[in-house]
Amino acid sequence: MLITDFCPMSLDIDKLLECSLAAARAAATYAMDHYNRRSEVVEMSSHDVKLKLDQECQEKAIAVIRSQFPEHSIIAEEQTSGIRTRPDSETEWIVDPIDGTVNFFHGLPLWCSSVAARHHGAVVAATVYAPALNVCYMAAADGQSVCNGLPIHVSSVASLSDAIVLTGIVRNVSERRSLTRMLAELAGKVQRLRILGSAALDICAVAHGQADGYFESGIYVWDVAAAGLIVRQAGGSTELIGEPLSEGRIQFLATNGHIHDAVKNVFRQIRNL
Ligand code: LIP
Repeated sequence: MLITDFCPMSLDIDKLLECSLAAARAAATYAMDHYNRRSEVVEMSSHDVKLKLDQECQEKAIAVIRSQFPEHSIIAEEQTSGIRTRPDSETEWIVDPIDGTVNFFHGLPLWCSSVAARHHGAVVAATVYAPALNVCYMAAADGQSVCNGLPIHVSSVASLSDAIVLTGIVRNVSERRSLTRMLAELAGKVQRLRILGSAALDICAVAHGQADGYFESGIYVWDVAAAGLIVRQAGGSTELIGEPLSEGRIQFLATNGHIHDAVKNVFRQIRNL
């Protein structure tokens, strides 16, 4: 599809989608091909690890994007504050070469490569590819989300007591106390709260109707950009909650839409206590 209404130059979303797939594939395939090197560590910190492969996979994804769209900007995870090139570009790519790094490091299959194209601030094409699970989620701003080429839709669960909500625990210890209260309250209201270790796959699980909501505080745009579009184009809702935290980190809620307000009400009650 060509979008012409909000930019002077026409935007070929299909081309962006193809490129997001090629870039995610390049990163994830490289990770799979070098799986036996997954414990090569660049930096080990409390609750996190930076891997040599993360950086190498990112280079693979970026090479694909650069070869097709040399003029576009790229934001990617593997540098402390992300890399942002060509700030004057209307289109920027958001790359997480390995989301679920700690899972990958330990040999758990719940990890993926996530690539999104954002135009004038709105994500328009996205791929989340998890080769160890053999799933590839894709979405364009003008169509239905797919998993391995088949259309997907969020669940119809409308009550918190029937819902699975996925989450993660913020690394920053000082932020953990208030978060723990929120999550404890939520855990008491939903059928189950789960921590699986990859934000992008968590959100895609909501898109696929396998989970009903996802909330995490302290994550980065590259964790949620691609999967956010995928859940929206599968009928779900996403929202930034509260103010951004330090270092550009955000609080992100994605749901099937039906339990969205109920989850927010739980957070509101805690803040007012
Ligand atoms: C990780 C997420 C995980 C979340 C961590 C981190 P990484 O991304 O996907 O679910 O809890 O805070 O953001 O570092 O593996 O790309």
